[in-house]
Amino acid sequence: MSFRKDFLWGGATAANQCEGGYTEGGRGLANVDLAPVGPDRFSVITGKKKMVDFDSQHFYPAQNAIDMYHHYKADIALFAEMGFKTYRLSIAWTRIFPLGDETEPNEAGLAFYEDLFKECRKYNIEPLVTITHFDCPMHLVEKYGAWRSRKMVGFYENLCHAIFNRYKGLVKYWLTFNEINMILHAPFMGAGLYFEDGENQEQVKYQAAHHELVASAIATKIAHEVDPENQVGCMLAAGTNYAYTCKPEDVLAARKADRDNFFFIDVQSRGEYPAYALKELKRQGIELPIEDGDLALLKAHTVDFISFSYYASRVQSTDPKINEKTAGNLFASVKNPYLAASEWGWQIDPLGLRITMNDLYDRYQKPLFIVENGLGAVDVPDEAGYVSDDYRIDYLAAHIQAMKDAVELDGVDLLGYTTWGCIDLVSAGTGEMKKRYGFIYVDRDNEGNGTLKRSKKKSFDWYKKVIASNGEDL
Ligand code: BGP
Repeated sequence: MSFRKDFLWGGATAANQCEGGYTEGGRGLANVDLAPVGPDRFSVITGKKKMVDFDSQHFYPAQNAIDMYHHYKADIALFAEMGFKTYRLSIAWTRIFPLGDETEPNEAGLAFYEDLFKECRKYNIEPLVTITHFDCPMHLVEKYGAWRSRKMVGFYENLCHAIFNRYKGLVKYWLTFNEINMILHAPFMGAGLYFEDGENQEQVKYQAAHHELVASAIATKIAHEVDPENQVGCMLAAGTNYAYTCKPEDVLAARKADRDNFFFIDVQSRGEYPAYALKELKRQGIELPIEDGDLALLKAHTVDFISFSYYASRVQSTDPKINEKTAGNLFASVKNPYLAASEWGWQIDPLGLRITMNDLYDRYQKPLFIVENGLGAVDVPDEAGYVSDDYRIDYLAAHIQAMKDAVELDGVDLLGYTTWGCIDLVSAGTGEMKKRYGFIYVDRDNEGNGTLKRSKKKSFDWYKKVIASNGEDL
C-alpha cells in the first residue's frame, strides 16, 4: 500500500469556468467574466488590453459555462458515483460580495454554496475550497485597481470572515489563492491588474503580490481562529525546470527559474521573503509596500500544506540557438526533445511530477496536495455519444504512477489528488470548450451551443476503479 488510507481522491473545478448563472442570485461582475474567446483573450488576461464592457463581437464563455449553477446536484451525484472523497471548487467572490467592498455579504450567494457543500457531505465528499480562483470583482478593479491597492487586503478579509464563519463544520480544507504565481504571467486573470501606459509593470505585479501574501496570511490566521480543524494551503502553478545541458550557466538558469516560482511559497510556507528575491527586487528597483506588522504576520501565519497544479515540466537554456519554444500553462519554455506534447503544446512528463513533488517536499517539509493535473484534449463522441478517451487514461495513469513512486519510494507525504476539470468546463487559457479535461462529457461547444447533457466517458469507469483500489489498479 502506498497511499494513505484516507487519501483524498477527487476532481477540481473553478467557479467562473463551470458555474455560469453570472447574473443570478445577485452575483456581481468579475474580471474573468470579461475575458472573451478568441485572440483578444490573451491580451485581456495578461492585462495588456482593457475591456470593461461586454460587446457583441465577442463570446464570453464564463457567462453560462456548463451551467453548474443549476446542475450541481446531478454533477455531484456523478462525482460520488466515481467514488470521489473530495471535490475541489472555488467560491465566486461576486456571489458573496457582488461589488467586493460592501460590509454585509449577499445571503443568496452564501446559501448557494451552503447547499452545495451539504450536497457534497451527503456523499461523504470533503469540499476543498479555493477562496479565489482567478476572480476579482470588477468594481474593485475599476475603483481601486484591484490588488495593486492595499485596500484589497481588507475586502478579502471580509470575504474570509463571511465564508469561514458560515461554512464552519462544512468545509475544512481551504486554499487562499489559486496559482498565486500567475500574477506574474497573467496579471489580469490572476489579480485583476490592468496596466497604464508607461507604468512599471513589474513594480505593480510585486506590489500586488505583497498584498496577496499579506491577505493569505490573514486568511490563514482567521481560518485557524474560527475553527482549529481548518487546514489552509497555498497553491502554486508548479513544474520543475530542467537545464537544457549540464553547462553550469544552463543549470544556474534552471535554478533561477525554479526560485522565481518558489518566491510565493517561500513566503507562505516559511513565512519570510527569501534573500535571493530581496536582492533581485532591489537590483530591479522594485519596492515591496511592506507596512508595520506585515513581516511578523507573514512569519506567524504560515500554511498547513502545500498544494499545486502540475501539467508540464520546463526547460531553460542560455544558448540563443536553442530557441524552439513550447507552451505549458502560460509559461513559455524551451522545447524538451525527449518529451511528447499535448495538442496545445504542453509537454507530457510524468516523471517531472515525481521530481516536482520531491523538490517541494525537500524544500518545505509539509504535506503536499496535488490539486490539478490532467490532459486537455479534443474529445470526439462516437455515434452513440460515447468518448473513448484512452489518451487521457494513459496520461493520468502515468502521472498517478509517478506520484505513487514519490510517496512509496521517496517518502513524500501526500494528502490527495484532484484531477483538473473532472467534468468538462471552459478552458482558462483559451476560453474554449473544445479543450476538455473531464471524465464527464458536456454537450456544449465553443460558441455556447449544445444541450448541456452530461455523459460518462471511458475514463469515468477507469477513475472509479482507481479510487476503489486506492491507486493500486491503474
Ligand atoms: C490552471 C488553472 C485552471 C485551469 C488549468 C488548465 O492554470 O488553475 O483554472 O484552467 O490551468 O488550463 P487551461 O484551461 O488553459 O487548459
